[in-house]
Amino acid sequence: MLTCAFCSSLFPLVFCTAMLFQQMMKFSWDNYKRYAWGKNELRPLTRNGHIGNMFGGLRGASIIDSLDTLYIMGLTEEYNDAKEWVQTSLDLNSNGEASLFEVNIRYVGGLLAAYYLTGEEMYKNKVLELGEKLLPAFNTPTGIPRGVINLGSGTSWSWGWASAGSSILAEFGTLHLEFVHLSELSGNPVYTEKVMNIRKLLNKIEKPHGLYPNFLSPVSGNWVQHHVSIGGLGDSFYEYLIKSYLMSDKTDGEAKKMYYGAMEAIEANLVQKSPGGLTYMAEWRGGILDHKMGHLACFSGGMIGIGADDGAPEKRQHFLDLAAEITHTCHESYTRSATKLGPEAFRFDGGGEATATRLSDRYYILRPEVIESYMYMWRLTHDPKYREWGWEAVEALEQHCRVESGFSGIRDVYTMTASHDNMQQSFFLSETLKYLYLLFSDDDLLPLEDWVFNTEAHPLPVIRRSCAQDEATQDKTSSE
Ligand code: DMJ
Repeated sequence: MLTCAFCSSLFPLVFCTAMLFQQMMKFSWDNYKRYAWGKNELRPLTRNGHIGNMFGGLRGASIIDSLDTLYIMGLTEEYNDAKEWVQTSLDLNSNGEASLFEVNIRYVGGLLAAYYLTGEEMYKNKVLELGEKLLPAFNTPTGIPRGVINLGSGTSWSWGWASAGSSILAEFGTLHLEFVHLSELSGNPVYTEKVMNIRKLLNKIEKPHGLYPNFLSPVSGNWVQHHVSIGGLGDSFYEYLIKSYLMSDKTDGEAKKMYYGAMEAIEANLVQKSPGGLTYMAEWRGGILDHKMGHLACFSGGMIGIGADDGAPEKRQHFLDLAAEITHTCHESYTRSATKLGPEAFRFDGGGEATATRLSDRYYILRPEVIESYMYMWRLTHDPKYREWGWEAVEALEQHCRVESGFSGIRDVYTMTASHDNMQQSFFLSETLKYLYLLFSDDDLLPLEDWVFNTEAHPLPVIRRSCAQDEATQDKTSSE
């Protein structure tokens, strides 16, 4: 029997780890509650709250992102405090400039998951109220939303840093799961129509080598420049293709086709093997490869894993192997650092492999992607190495990121003298700790056949149509 390295108890490892992750969650939550209640994130060194400008005046991002994690971990008192705050203090009448993407994945995703897990109508009412406020972002000549929206006036515009007023693939391509559920819950097809329109445009448009570049004009519907990445700016678009298919109970054939088509292009153009034998995803700039992989791109091990089973029969094992190889490379990016945490980006040129060569890439901000892939790969293979790797990450988080009043990111994973960034990101509560908990739980906790996780790790149920509903839809379609 494996025993817990932390408490040296004789409990089987799963019980011990469950308690440990509850304790980590409770510690993060209690400090947030004590020093930053109602703000978006906790600043654990200065012991105050951070609001930032991503959520357009919405508050409590850490509360919304924590609801489902607290609930599934059985932290009842803490969950009830979170629920009460949503009920009494979540004010959706804000008038600020919000990232459509961030509000969708954290607030819409968090409230939807809370509703589906608990059945509390209050979450449903809140999320439908919020969903309506996001609709004006789609009022563009193509229906491709812009990145920023004023939640009060509905005015929207593109990020100043995005070239030529373009919209970002990973932003407008990461709405599908939540918007389909908004239509399910409201009975209003408008949400599904908006995201299906994005899908149609992307399906139709000419793609360089079959690849999807990161920037698209919401006015002309053309690509703005040819930078392709499975990491930042592109990542969750690919994730939402396969998850849309899985969430539709495997009926969304268009999503399936687009996902496997994208995978083929990615394999042909981006997947590389280093001289040392590590498989990685390079970035593509108009045909020139940049041999760099971001921490964000490490989600792709899990994504390729969950997509393996529905690939062409002769490719299934290949996809599973590829998923394992990518996850192995991401683990290497952790083991090759002094802290055993991975850098924001690592490279495969300039002599090194799976290490950051630039000072500016050495930080770790409590991101989940590597642990996320461990969780999926564990569920798919039950190879114990994924739990061992998860455990290494826990020890590193405890040693380098735990501070007196919460968890903090660090500025340099290659030095043992920690310099903390003073930020407990809300995705640490929604993703990193939840994926760790699931990695050590039984497979019947949120089984992958019944739930898909949005890109912020909020679980959404697979939508199963009853035969009666199917017949009704068919009758309707044939009479049109
Ligand atoms: C999260 O908000 C989501 O996982 C998003 O898809 C990417 N960035 C962070 C975590 O790193």
